[in-house]
Amino acid sequence: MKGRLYLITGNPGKLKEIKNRLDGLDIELSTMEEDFVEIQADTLEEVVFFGIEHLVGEKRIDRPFIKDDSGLFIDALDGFPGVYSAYVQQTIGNDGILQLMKGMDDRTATFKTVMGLHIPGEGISLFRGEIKGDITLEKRGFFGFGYDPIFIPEGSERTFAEMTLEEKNRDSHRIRATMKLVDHLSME
Ligand code: ITT
Repeated sequence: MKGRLYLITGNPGKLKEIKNRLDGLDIELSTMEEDFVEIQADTLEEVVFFGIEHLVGEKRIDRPFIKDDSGLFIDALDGFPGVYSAYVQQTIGNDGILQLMKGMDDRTATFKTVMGLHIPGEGISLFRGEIKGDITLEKRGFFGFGYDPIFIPEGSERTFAEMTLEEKNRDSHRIRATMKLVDHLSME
């Protein structure tokens, strides 16, 4: 695929990461601010799929676009905050998560991204990216956004917030999903 692709988001951090990965390809990424209706569901896949269906069906969006829905799934909290990650970040935030996990030895967690692509006439495709890691004991670093200061991806000693954008983009949940999207688009 060549040309313009729209990312539906109000999160500038996501835009920067995805744009950086698409650099050098024939795809121009722009944001489109549309109200994305998020249904109450157990999985990111359902949230993305039904949100895209609503945009196409109700709002009649007829351009190629993507929607990235991500979440942090903490094993010792049975996957919380998971699909509620945006709400939890806005309410109790990283301090609240660290407080909830006080005294817990199992710090393992998975960051997940589901990226939905809609191309008019072709329907919806979903691309998944996941990365395992650990929740820190305290916040570390100032780069990035959201849960970055409390998540150390496996194989690293640093949190995502202690990495520059280029370093985080070498491997992350979002970049794994974006690479699958790029493969798919290059076969178009
Ligand atoms: P949209 O407008 O794109 O929906 P959002 O920030 O609400 O932006 P999500 O629902 O996908 O996005 O994200 C859920 C929460 O997880 C939210 O608080 C994000 O800041 C956070 N998050 C998503 N990706 C992240 C990443 O790569 N690193 C740290 N936090 C992340």
